[in-house]
Amino acid sequence: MEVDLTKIKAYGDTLNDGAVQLSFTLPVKYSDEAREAAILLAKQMNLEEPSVVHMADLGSGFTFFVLYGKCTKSVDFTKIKVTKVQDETMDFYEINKFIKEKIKRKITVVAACTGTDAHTVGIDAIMNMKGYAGKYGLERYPEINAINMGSQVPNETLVKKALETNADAILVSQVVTQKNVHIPNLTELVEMLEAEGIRDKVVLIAGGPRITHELALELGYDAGFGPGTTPPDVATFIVKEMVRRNLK
Ligand code: B12
Repeated sequence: MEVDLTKIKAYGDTLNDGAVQLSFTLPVKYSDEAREAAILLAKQMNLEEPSVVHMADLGSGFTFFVLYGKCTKSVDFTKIKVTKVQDETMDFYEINKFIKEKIKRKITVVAACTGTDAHTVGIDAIMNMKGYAGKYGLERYPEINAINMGSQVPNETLVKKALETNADAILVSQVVTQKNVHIPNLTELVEMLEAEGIRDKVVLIAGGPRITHELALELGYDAGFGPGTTPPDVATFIVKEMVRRNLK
């Protein structure tokens, strides 16, 4: 069956049926009236034929719903442009070889989850020796001196460590984005690096589940990495960027 890429629609049972699934919670007691309220809400979202396929009593007067419905809207896939890192990811061996041949010394990478953010799993996935998704983390790379400072690291402490170790790259993880708390935190780090006169001398990377390359660039970072990132994606960008900017 031919797909018209200028008008793609959600797919459920048959092409272009527009079928979508959504879930939400309403602050009302589990009841028939609650189910009706969920359906009315879905209709106001312009979903056709909404039906509740699951509802659960969350206690204390809250009910959780899973609904199916049909979304009539479509998207022109041919017009979509996403700002993303362009480097083709090298593997562990290629990256170490690249460092040896093109940079000709070990490089230092300092990483932290900053501010009040206590989520370590994301930055550990990139840094820890055992790695993530079957790919070694940066600590395993013989040509990388990888320093993982953990979580809740103040920007000031991270900058101090970068200065002390003469870091080539700084990796910042931000997982909590409630009330956009990550924006001032990420911005403050750039300002501190500029004040110390080292912003241009390091590869500065932000990452987290709600970080995009586009947002990172806007905030003055060299790259941003989101969900599904693996350690070699990050290592490739660091070493290629160092060569592009002649940070050898
Ligand atoms: C585990 C977890 C916790 C654990 C963290 C334990 C730990 N040591 O990390 C604990 C229980 C402590 C916790 C606490 C809280 N959590 Co929490 N937590 C989660 C949870 C379930 C999983 C996160 C995770 O580990 N993901 C797995 C990793 C591998 O994925 P990742 O972080 O996206 O990382 C990948 C990429 O994003 C990227 N990446 C990440 N960082 C970086 C950095 C760089 C430089 C690069 C290149 C790439 C990169 O690479 C990684 C690998 O691909 C999520 C929900 C979810 N399912 O995502 C909520 C979640 C993140 N938590 C949330 C919240 C709200 C909190 C609390 C505020 C709850 C509370 N009210 O107390 C506290 C905050 C504590 C604090 N001060 O930060 C919210 C955040 C909402 C938001 N938009 O901000 C989430 C989304 C849950 C939710 N749906 O509400 N949490």
